[in-house]
Amino acid sequence: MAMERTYIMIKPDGVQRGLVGNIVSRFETKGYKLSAMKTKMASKELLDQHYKDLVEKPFFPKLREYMMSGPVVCMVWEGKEAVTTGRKMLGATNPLASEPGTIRGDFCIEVGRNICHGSDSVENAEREIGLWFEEGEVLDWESHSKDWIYE
Ligand code: YYY
Ligand code: MG
Repeated sequence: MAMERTYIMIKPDGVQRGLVGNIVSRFETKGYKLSAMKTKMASKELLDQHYKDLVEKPFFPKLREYMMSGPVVCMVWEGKEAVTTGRKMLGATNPLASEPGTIRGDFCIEVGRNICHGSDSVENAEREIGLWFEEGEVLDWESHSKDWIYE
């Protein structure tokens, strides 16, 4: 079975609004395995790398300012199809287009305050994990629930 890792980040609005526990709980109760988690103040340089494909966009200066406005929660979740399923759990980029039941669909309204990030491909997930986490911070451990989650 192909296990994937995805980089999920709760943005400063999600932290300020007290949504960390709810978001963590959704990934945990889904059955994904928490491989790493920490709070962090994002730097300009880190955000330029993280959003390297967006730095020329007109909205980027505001996005970067928002992402530096308070702590973020950085996480690595692991499991079967964690990248695509993680994106589905987040909902559409524009929260007004996100289905109810998704994180963005349930908790936010504007694209510039969409409370969470999720990697969009396995390749980008590995790149983002390498950017946000140091060597040794991402753990490889065996969940005692694994045989109850996977056939
Ligand atoms: O991957 P995802 O976060 O769903 O969207 P991206 O297209 O990668 O954009 C990253 C981030 O940029 C988005 O979550 C909000 C912000 N953004 C914005 O503020 N205004 C836009 N028109 C598009 C994106
Ligand atoms: Mg993206």
